[in-house]
Amino acid sequence: MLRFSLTLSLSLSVGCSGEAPGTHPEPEICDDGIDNNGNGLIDCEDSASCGGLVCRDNTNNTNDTGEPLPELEIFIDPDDCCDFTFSDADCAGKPIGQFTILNRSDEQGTIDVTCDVPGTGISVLEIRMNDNQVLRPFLTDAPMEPTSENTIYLSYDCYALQTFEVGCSAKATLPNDSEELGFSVRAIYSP
Ligand SMILES: [Ca+2]
Repeated sequence: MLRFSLTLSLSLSVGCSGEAPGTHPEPEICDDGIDNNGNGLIDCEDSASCGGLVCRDNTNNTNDTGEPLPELEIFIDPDDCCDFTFSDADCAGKPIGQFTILNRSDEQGTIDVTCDVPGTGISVLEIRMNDNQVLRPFLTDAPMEPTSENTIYLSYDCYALQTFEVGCSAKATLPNDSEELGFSVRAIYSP
């Protein structure tokens, strides 16, 4: 009985992969602000262990606080969206920009995008998401996959042959979190 106990404890202490006795490397968790595996690199600094969306900062935030990136992020590059000039000839389906919604969580969510004329409910845009070619006046409860990068494409639908500005809203929703961003579309009519 004594011999059996000694043999068992010896085999346990040697462990599994030839690591020195007493060390048990933890896998790096990429969003907890802790150096889990003890290699001196925290979260996304440890590029051998962490990458992908959880480490991708689309805000171009130069203020490195070490805080985990948010679960949800709506990123509109002003160079990509949403001011445009149009004429009679090109207003139908004219591409006017795009933006990105990141879901870094492992949960399914939804996306809503509206761009309607205040007080009317009339959409001024046509919207499509990712590879879906169907144009819609609104996105309502569009599925947002876990750990996904979603591109929202906007085009103009000839709502009016005049210069105008309209406020839009993009919202991403998870079971326990949401992020909403307002943005403006400025259309300049140039016949
Ligand atoms: Ca960590």
